[in-house]
Amino acid sequence: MERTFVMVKPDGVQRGLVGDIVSRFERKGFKLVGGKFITISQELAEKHYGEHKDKPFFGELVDFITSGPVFAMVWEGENVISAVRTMMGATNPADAAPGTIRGDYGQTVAMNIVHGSDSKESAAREIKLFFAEDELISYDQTISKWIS
Ligand code: DAT
Ligand code: MG
Repeated sequence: MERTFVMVKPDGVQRGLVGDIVSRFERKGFKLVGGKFITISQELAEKHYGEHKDKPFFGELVDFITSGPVFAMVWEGENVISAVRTMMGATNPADAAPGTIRGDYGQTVAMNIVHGSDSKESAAREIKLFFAEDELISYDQTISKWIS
Protein backbone atom coordinates (compact mmCIF):
# COMPACT_ATOMS: atom_id res chain seq x y z
CA MET A 1 0.00 0.00 0.00
CA GLU A 2 1.25 3.46 -0.94
CA ARG A 3 2.51 5.90 1.72
CA THR A 4 3.13 9.64 1.64
CA PHE A 5 4.68 12.30 3.83
CA VAL A 6 2.42 15.18 4.91
CA MET A 7 3.20 18.11 7.16
CA VAL A 8 1.10 20.89 8.65
CA LYS A 9 3.45 23.87 8.30
CA PRO A 10 4.09 26.47 11.07
CA ASP A 11 1.26 28.72 9.81
CA GLY A 12 -1.23 25.85 9.91
CA VAL A 13 -0.17 24.93 13.46
CA GLN A 14 -0.40 28.56 14.63
CA ARG A 15 -3.85 28.90 13.09
CA GLY A 16 -5.19 25.79 14.80
CA LEU A 17 -5.71 23.82 11.59
CA VAL A 18 -3.99 20.56 12.62
CA GLY A 19 -7.24 18.88 13.62
CA ASP A 20 -9.08 19.93 10.47
CA ILE A 21 -6.28 18.71 8.21
CA VAL A 22 -5.92 15.37 10.02
CA SER A 23 -9.68 14.98 9.91
CA ARG A 24 -9.85 15.49 6.13
CA PHE A 25 -7.42 12.62 5.53
CA GLU A 26 -9.15 10.40 8.10
CA ARG A 27 -12.56 10.98 6.52
CA LYS A 28 -11.12 10.21 3.09
CA GLY A 29 -10.33 6.77 4.53
CA PHE A 30 -6.55 7.06 4.63
CA LYS A 31 -4.70 5.42 7.49
CA LEU A 32 -2.37 7.38 9.79
CA VAL A 33 0.81 5.35 10.27
CA GLY A 34 3.06 7.97 11.86
CA GLY A 35 2.91 11.42 13.38
CA LYS A 36 5.15 13.78 15.35
CA PHE A 37 5.03 17.38 16.54
CA ILE A 38 8.48 18.89 16.01
CA THR A 39 10.42 22.05 15.30
CA ILE A 40 12.49 21.49 12.16
CA SER A 41 16.23 22.25 12.34
CA GLN A 42 17.99 24.36 9.73
CA GLU A 43 19.81 21.24 8.55
CA LEU A 44 16.65 19.15 8.14
CA ALA A 45 14.87 22.05 6.38
CA GLU A 46 17.71 22.39 3.87
CA LYS A 47 17.65 18.64 3.20
CA HIS A 48 13.87 18.47 2.91
CA TYR A 49 13.71 21.37 0.46
CA GLY A 50 17.03 20.49 -1.27
CA GLU A 51 15.43 20.48 -4.72
CA HIS A 52 14.72 24.22 -4.29
CA LYS A 53 18.19 25.26 -3.10
CA ASP A 54 18.90 27.38 -6.19
CA LYS A 55 15.51 29.14 -6.19
CA PRO A 56 15.31 32.80 -5.13
CA PHE A 57 12.81 31.95 -2.37
CA PHE A 58 14.95 29.18 -0.78
CA GLY A 59 16.17 31.30 2.17
CA GLU A 60 12.67 32.54 2.92
CA LEU A 61 11.31 28.98 2.64
CA VAL A 62 13.86 27.56 5.10
CA ASP A 63 13.29 30.47 7.54
CA PHE A 64 9.55 29.91 7.39
CA ILE A 65 9.55 26.14 7.84
CA THR A 66 11.87 26.43 10.86
CA SER A 67 9.94 29.36 12.39
CA GLY A 68 7.67 27.27 14.61
CA PRO A 69 6.52 23.72 15.24
CA VAL A 70 5.08 21.54 12.47
CA PHE A 71 2.96 18.40 12.61
CA ALA A 72 4.64 15.76 10.45
CA MET A 73 2.71 12.68 9.38
CA VAL A 74 2.79 9.58 7.24
CA TRP A 75 -0.50 8.53 5.61
CA GLU A 76 -1.23 5.27 3.81
CA GLY A 77 -3.83 4.38 1.19
CA GLU A 78 -4.69 3.72 -2.44
CA ASN A 79 -2.98 6.39 -4.60
CA VAL A 80 -2.48 8.43 -1.43
CA ILE A 81 0.38 10.50 -2.89
CA SER A 82 -1.64 12.08 -5.68
CA ALA A 83 -4.87 12.13 -3.64
CA VAL A 84 -3.21 14.19 -0.90
CA ARG A 85 -1.83 16.61 -3.54
CA THR A 86 -5.35 17.00 -4.93
CA MET A 87 -6.78 17.57 -1.45
CA MET A 88 -4.09 20.18 -0.69
CA GLY A 89 -4.77 22.18 -3.85
CA ALA A 90 -2.40 24.23 -6.01
CA THR A 91 0.91 25.42 -4.53
CA ASN A 92 -0.27 29.03 -4.63
CA PRO A 93 -3.46 29.26 -2.53
CA ALA A 94 -4.62 32.06 -4.85
CA ASP A 95 -4.95 29.39 -7.56
CA ALA A 96 -6.21 26.58 -5.32
CA ALA A 97 -9.82 25.45 -5.75
CA PRO A 98 -12.37 25.94 -2.97
CA GLY A 99 -12.72 22.70 -1.04
CA THR A 100 -8.97 22.11 -1.01
CA ILE A 101 -6.92 22.86 2.10
CA ARG A 102 -4.95 25.69 0.48
CA GLY A 103 -8.01 26.96 -1.37
CA ASP A 104 -10.06 27.09 1.83
CA TYR A 105 -7.46 28.52 4.20
CA GLY A 106 -4.52 30.15 2.39
CA GLN A 107 -3.82 33.47 0.68
CA THR A 108 -0.16 33.53 -0.32
CA VAL A 109 2.36 30.98 -1.65
CA ALA A 110 4.80 31.71 1.17
CA MET A 111 2.27 30.48 3.75
CA ASN A 112 0.38 27.65 2.12
CA ILE A 113 -0.34 25.66 5.28
CA VAL A 114 0.50 22.14 4.24
CA HIS A 115 3.15 20.01 2.53
CA GLY A 116 2.63 16.70 0.73
CA SER A 117 5.13 14.59 -1.22
CA ASP A 118 4.84 14.99 -4.99
CA SER A 119 5.99 11.52 -6.19
CA LYS A 120 6.81 7.99 -5.02
CA GLU A 121 10.50 8.94 -4.94
CA SER A 122 10.02 12.08 -2.84
CA ALA A 123 7.58 10.27 -0.53
CA ALA A 124 10.19 7.57 0.19
CA ARG A 125 12.91 10.19 0.67
CA GLU A 126 10.86 12.48 2.91
CA ILE A 127 9.43 9.68 5.07
CA LYS A 128 12.98 8.48 5.74
CA LEU A 129 14.14 12.01 6.51
CA PHE A 130 11.51 12.57 9.21
CA PHE A 131 10.74 9.10 10.60
CA ALA A 132 12.71 6.12 11.85
CA GLU A 133 11.39 2.73 10.72
CA ASP A 134 10.07 1.92 14.22
CA GLU A 135 8.08 5.17 14.36
CA LEU A 136 5.79 3.94 11.57
CA ILE A 137 3.03 1.75 12.95
CA SER A 138 1.54 -1.16 11.02
CA TYR A 139 -1.93 -2.06 12.23
CA ASP A 140 -5.24 -3.34 10.89
CA GLN A 141 -8.45 -1.37 10.71
CA THR A 142 -11.59 -3.48 10.55
CA ILE A 143 -13.19 -0.83 8.30
CA SER A 144 -10.49 -1.16 5.63
CA LYS A 145 -12.39 -3.74 3.54
CA TRP A 146 -15.08 -1.10 2.98
CA ILE A 147 -12.59 1.51 1.75
CA SER A 148 -10.28 -0.03 -0.86
P1 DAT B 1 4.51 22.26 -3.28
O1 DAT B 1 4.61 22.62 -1.82
O2 DAT B 1 3.11 22.45 -3.80
O3 DAT B 1 5.09 20.91 -3.60
P2 DAT B 1 6.93 23.38 -4.46
O4 DAT B 1 7.59 22.08 -4.16
O5 DAT B 1 7.04 23.90 -5.85
O6 DAT B 1 5.38 23.35 -4.07
O7 DAT B 1 7.51 24.51 -3.49
C1 DAT B 1 7.78 24.20 -2.14
C2 DAT B 1 7.31 25.35 -1.30
O8 DAT B 1 8.07 26.52 -1.60
C3 DAT B 1 5.85 25.78 -1.53
O9 DAT B 1 4.96 24.99 -0.79
C4 DAT B 1 5.87 27.20 -1.09
C5 DAT B 1 7.25 27.69 -1.47
N1 DAT B 1 7.24 28.37 -2.77
C6 DAT B 1 7.06 27.82 -3.99
N2 DAT B 1 7.10 28.74 -4.96
C7 DAT B 1 7.33 29.93 -4.33
C8 DAT B 1 7.48 31.28 -4.76
N3 DAT B 1 7.42 31.59 -6.04
N4 DAT B 1 7.69 32.23 -3.81
C9 DAT B 1 7.76 31.91 -2.50
N5 DAT B 1 7.63 30.66 -2.02
C10 DAT B 1 7.42 29.69 -2.92
MG1 MG C 1 7.02 20.21 -3.57
